[in-house]
Parts: sequence; structure tokens; C-alpha cells
Amino acid sequence: MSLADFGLIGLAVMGQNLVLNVESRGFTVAVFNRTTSVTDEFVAKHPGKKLIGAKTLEEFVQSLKRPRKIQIMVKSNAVGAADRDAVDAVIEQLIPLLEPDDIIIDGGNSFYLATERRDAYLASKGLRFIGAGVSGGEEGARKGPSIMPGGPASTWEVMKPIFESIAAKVDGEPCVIHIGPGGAGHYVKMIHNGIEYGDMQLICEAYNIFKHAGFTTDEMAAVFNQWNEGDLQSYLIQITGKALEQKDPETGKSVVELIVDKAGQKGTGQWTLLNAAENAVVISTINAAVEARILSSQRQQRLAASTELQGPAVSLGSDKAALVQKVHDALYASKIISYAQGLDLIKTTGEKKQWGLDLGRIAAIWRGGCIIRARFLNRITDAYRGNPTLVNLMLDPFFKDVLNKTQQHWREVVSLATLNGIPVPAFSASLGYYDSYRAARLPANLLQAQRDFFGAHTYERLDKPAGEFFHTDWPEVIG
Ligand code: 2AM
Repeated sequence: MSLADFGLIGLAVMGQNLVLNVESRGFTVAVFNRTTSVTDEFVAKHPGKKLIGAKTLEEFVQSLKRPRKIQIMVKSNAVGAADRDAVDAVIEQLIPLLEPDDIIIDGGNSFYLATERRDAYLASKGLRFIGAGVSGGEEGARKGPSIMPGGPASTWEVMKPIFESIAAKVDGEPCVIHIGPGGAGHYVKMIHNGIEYGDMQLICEAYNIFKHAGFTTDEMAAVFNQWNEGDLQSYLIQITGKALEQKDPETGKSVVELIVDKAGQKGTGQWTLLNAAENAVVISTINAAVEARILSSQRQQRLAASTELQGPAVSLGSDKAALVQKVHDALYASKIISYAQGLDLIKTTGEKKQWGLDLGRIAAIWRGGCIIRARFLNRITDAYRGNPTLVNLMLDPFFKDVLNKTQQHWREVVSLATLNGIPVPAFSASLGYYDSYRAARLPANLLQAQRDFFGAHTYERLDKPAGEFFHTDWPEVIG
């Protein structure tokens, strides 16, 4: 067989599906897995496909056309820039086998600072590196994911034909662009995951309100299916409707209602929170979503507290159609806030790192392939095309109008849920952000007084020029 166009290391499900995707676009693919039997079984399972199964890394490297393009899809679990993981182990094994200008692509969920470290390290060895976020789960990997590659523009140009052919397509446009240099690709993928946490939690809060209002799972499924035809159309709304329809063959009950309410997480949401804190950017909706997963995982404590701590009697009225409309609006508005916050974080970091990010094009590649794909993303692209220096998504004329029209229902839902003791941390965090952001005057004047009182931190005055600082001799407090 002729030399391969592309090589992939790590044949777990995502790796296997990506290989089949690349192969299906006409490329010959070399594959390698640490456990050789996995490689053998994979190649044997796909007779007639343009696959080269290598038993050793040497054989794998030699089977590739130059410059070699090698994607690593191994478990990445480094949580800090300096942590070494399987990606580093594979890179170290590859280095002595490669030749100048060969390209290594890390397609796992690596921490973006680890990507920057690897980028610099490989450059010092005369090799090229791309840190690419790949979203879309198993199905996306097979049929077309959203790909967020970061690294030098010149390396992107070499990878572009393969990436564009395997990526999802929306309106004929591939869901991949060169995000920016260094760790920009993995960074944007990390925030994408944070936004995904927000979307998922908001949907779960809507479901929880319906459940407390006495909706059956079939009624709820119908609501989500109907929402999927409108402004809220998205993959996550779609799968929510389908999940709620699913019945357990053993008991005939709803599968969703049989699932233990303990959410798992792999860490990208927490990384997003840490990054927001470091950059002093508010992402309260995503924050609430991550914390909701943490509280859900403390199930034993919650079960104990449920008999100890009191809440109100639940009474949500009987007008289900009206409730559906209100929750729809609360979800729509909160989702806008969540994206406004996530994009603010991307913008802030992008400016700090001088990555030259294009938020509109980033939103456009999320329209297909990935978990957060949604009709709504077209509007975000339009917003940044209309105004590339948009300060906050909420201020775009389209979104401003939606927030204005939905806010009454949004407030009613947050109030209703709160009065009934139904937790809506992401709905209410979003509303709190909206109301804080639009406040011409916040109570931080009192806060400054407190700081000056106990720590002589000084304050500025409304009636004096900015930058002039004052201190008051506050009365002494005894005891
Ligand atoms: P394995 O089949 O030999 O375990 C997901 O875990 C994928 O990453 C698998 O293909 C796994 O290979 C691979 N992987 C995990 N750690 C690795 C390492 N240190 N070196 C090479 N491959 C590794």
C-alpha cells in the first residue's frame, strides 16, 4: 500500500471514529495503539478501507508521507501546565522518530497551557504542533466534528485540507477555522465546554420546574420537541426531548426518572471557572452550572438534608401552557447571558494573549458537529459581523431586543421557582448578571465605604475628578 496521508495514535472510540471519518474522505490513514491487539482488531473490522495498522511506532512513522501529520488521541489528564500525561509520553516516544517539519496534532481535551508548553518544546526540536479541540462526541468524530485548532498559521495551512474535509458542514461551510496561535484552540474548546455546562444546566432547571408542576415525562418531551422547532432549536434541546421519551424496557418507566441524580464531570468546566477567576471575568451562569453538578454529586448529604431542612409547599398553578411559555423565555434569556459571559471570557483572554480571535467565526464553527450546536449561533455570528468590537453580546440590537421581550417571564420564573423552593441557580445567576450589568449605580459605594472604614483603602467621589482618592475619618467602633 502507498504511504499514508494521515496518522492517528490512540484507538479508543473517538480515535477510531476520527480515523473512519478521515478515511471516508479519501485519505489513507496509518493507525497505532499502545495495545497492539486493539490496532489489529480495528483494522480487521474494516476490510477494504485504506488503513495501515502499525505494530510499532517506528513502523507507524515510516508508513507516513512527509511532512508527517500525526494526531494523538490519548487520554489527557494534566490539570496544570507543567503536569505530564499520556500526551507527553507519546510525544517523547515520537520525537526521535520524526524529521524536521513533521506535524503532531493533539486532538484530546488538553489544558491549553500544557498545549503552549508542548508547542514551544516541539518548535525547539524543529517539529510542528497543533493543539486542536475536537467537539461532537463519538458521532461527531465519525460524521463531522467541530474542530478548534490552535498553532502557527503556516501549520494550519498544511492541515487545512484534511481538517476541512472531516469537519461538520453548515450551509456548505466547514466547522473548522484556524482559531489562533499557541494554545488558542484548546482554550476556546475549554470555554466551549463551559458554555456546554451552562446550556445543559439551564435545560435541567426548565425540566425541574415542569416536573414540580406535575408534567409527565411525555408532556415534557413534547415541550422540548416543540421548542426544537423554534428559537431554542439546538442539539441539546433535541436530545433532551428524545431522552424524556425513552422508556425502560424492563419496567416500562421513563429511563430519565430511573437515573440517579448525581452528575459527573471531567474538569473542563472547573478549568473554565479558574480561568475566569484569574482574568476577573464574570461567568456566573457557567459557575452555577459547575456548582450544580458538584451539589448533585453530594447525594448522601442531600438525602439527609431533605428530611432536616424545610422548604415551602409547592404550588405552581394549573396553567401548563402559560408556564411553558414563561420557562421558554427564561431559558432563552439565560442562554443569551451564558454565551455573553463565555464570549466575554474568550475576548478578554484573547486580547491579553494577543491571539487575534474572531468571535463571530468561532461562533460559526460551533453551529455544526459540536454539542452546543444551535440555530441561535447564527445570530451571534451576525452580531460580531455587524460589530467586531461588540463589548458584550447583550448589547447587540437583536439580543437586546430578545432580552427586553423575555425579561418579564424570566423574572416570573425565577420568582416562582424561588417561592416554591425549586433550585434555579443558573436562571437566577443569569438574571442577577443582567440586572447588575444594566445598573447605572450599584451598591459598591457602600462597599467602598466599608473598605475605607476598616482598612483605609480610600475611595473616589462622584463630585470630584476620577483618579482622586479620599479617606474619611470614620468613628471608632469599640467591641
Ligand atoms: P491502550 O488501548 O493501550 O490503553 C484512551 O485511553 C486511549 O489512549 C487508548 O487508545 C489508550 O491505549 C491510549 N493511551 C492511554 N495512555 C497511553 C500512554 N501512556 N501511551 C500510549 N497510549 C496511551
